[in-house]
Amino acid sequence: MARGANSFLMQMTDCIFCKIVAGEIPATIVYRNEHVTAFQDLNPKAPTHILVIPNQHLASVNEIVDDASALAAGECLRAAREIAQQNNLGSYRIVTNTGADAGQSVFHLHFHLLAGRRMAWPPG
Ligand code: DGP
Repeated sequence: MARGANSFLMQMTDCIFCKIVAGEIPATIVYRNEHVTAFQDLNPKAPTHILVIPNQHLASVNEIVDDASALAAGECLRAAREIAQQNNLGSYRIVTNTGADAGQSVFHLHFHLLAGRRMAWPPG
């Protein structure tokens, strides 16, 4: 099956973040435009923990393969920067886990925007 068709089917079925984009399950949405939705993480790992996701279903960074997906990913970073600015976040971290061994548990591309505490490096 072509990647696009697979992504479409996923969007239509069981992707929890697609359901948040569609308004089918609740989330505390903090930012939204035609490309991007951002909402509070359910299990925050920092005083500010916002997830920035493309409205288009992409499973992970591995699906940034063409102009449309690159635009969607870039718009997520632009939105993260705007959210950081609107919330006066001086320092912040943007993380995207790709694959289960890297810690990805939801297979809809998302960028964690974390701030409000001192961050350690390297991450665990
Ligand atoms: P990751 O492990 O990198 O795939 O991050 C997934 C994040 O998504 C994790 O921090 C928890 C969050 N999360 C999972 N399900 C929900 C949900 O239904 N609502 C919200 N707001 N966040 C969720």
